[in-house]
Amino acid sequence: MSNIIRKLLNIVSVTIVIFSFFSFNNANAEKCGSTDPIIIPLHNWTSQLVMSHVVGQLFEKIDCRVFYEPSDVQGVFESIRVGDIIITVQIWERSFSKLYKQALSKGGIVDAGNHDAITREGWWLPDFVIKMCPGLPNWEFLKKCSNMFARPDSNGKGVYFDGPVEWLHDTRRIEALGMNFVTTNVKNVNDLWVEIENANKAKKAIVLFNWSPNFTDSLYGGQFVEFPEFDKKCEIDKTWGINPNMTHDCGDPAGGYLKKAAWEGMSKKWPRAYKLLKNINFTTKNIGDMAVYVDVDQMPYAQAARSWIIDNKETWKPWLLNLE
Ligand code: TMO
Repeated sequence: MSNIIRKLLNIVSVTIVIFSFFSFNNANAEKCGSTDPIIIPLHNWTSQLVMSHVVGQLFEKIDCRVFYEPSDVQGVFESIRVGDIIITVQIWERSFSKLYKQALSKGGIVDAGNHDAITREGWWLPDFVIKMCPGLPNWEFLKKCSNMFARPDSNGKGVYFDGPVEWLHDTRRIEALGMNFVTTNVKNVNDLWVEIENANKAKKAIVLFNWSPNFTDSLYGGQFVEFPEFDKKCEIDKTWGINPNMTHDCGDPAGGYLKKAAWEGMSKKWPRAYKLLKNINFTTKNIGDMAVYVDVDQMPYAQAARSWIIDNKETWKPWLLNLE
């Protein structure tokens, strides 16, 4: 073959590739409703990151484009309301319902339904710690055994490892229940898992903020600390509960919802993706598994999502039916 013919052939094949790429994209756009990407927020805990990629990859299966945007979890509902971000797939009742309700009342954001998974968040003990102090996970025994939870820099007080400060957790409970504990906020969420692993290796007691579903469910067993049962009055009425002078003398609610929501304009702009979002419904096991791919198997988030999709076809295939 002469050089000129080879060059011509190259140009032709490159042109075909470019042409088919664009026409392919146009066909896709028609099916999806818009060529604009559906913007999906990324927060800082594993199951949210993997689930967001799973949902994004399912959107791509129905010919929509997606864009992942790192996002501050406190500001995400406001961004959705104004259409800067299009969906969110993990609204945890305990952490985010206040902000979510405020956004709903202002308008621009719509509820896209609940997952089957029931959520819980709060003070948590792995099984190996529960065995160290008989009576755990009852809080009165945690209080009694506080010295087991001390660290070199805590002046003999027990240490409660809490999430990053930007999660805005209330720490009044320690004082309200007269517990000899101090709070240490981790910098990165992953530090929580490093602390459990270190404690497990050293057979040292640890109590930390955790949630379920999470990868720890299958790796460490574990239970949430049983504080006096949550009551709405506990957070606003000082006289309620065992401490007559302080609010927050109770635990976190035992079960909460996990919701999805979307920008109000989504159903018009990307109608099939909106229906798919409404169909999407993860169980506790689905969500724990998503975190295991990353926090145990060390996969990157997008790859973890691909693995989850390959391993769980029977779960998501029905969600893609009847999108018209
Ligand atoms: C909302 N979170 C799972 C981090 O507690």
